[in-house]
Amino acid sequence: MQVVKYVFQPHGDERGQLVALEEYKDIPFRIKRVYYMYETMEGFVRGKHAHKNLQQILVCIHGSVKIKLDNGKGETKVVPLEKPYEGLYVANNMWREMYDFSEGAVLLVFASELYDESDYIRNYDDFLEFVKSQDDVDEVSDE
Ligand code: T46
Repeated sequence: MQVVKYVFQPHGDERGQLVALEEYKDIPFRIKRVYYMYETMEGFVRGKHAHKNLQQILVCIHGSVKIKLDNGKGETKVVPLEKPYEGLYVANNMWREMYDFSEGAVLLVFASELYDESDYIRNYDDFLEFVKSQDDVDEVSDE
């Protein structure tokens, strides 16, 4: 299972650091939405869903967090995010969980689509079905 982590270019000088992100250049899609989460309470797990279409890049701009990705085919990966110049690509068809937020952690997300509740797959069995149906489509188009 491939995990794509971006290392962005910090523009540092004696004043400090600055990271600039542009769509199609640093972020591999058109950015239609940006959101962020902060003051996440200790012990809580966020996410626990996948998406039908949405692509995202997650950047922990302050503190640290762990992201667990599950491809629905028996493979999982835990990716720590702890640097403000690192971004994790999360494809639509990945079940994601965000946990172990450090105190003061801020998780910034660049999203390829506007918010749409009907794009969420919140039931794990439905997610496994979705992954399977995508594989079936791939097999048909390979023939
Ligand atoms: C994802 C992970 C990484 C909105 O109104 N607009 C928005 O753009 C978003 C993202 C959320 N909301 C509302 C919907 C809920 O009432 O904010 C509330 C919390 O959202 P949710 O429980 O979906 O948050 P997370 O942290 O579980 O998941 C979020 C994203 O929703 C999701 O797409 O991939 O972060």
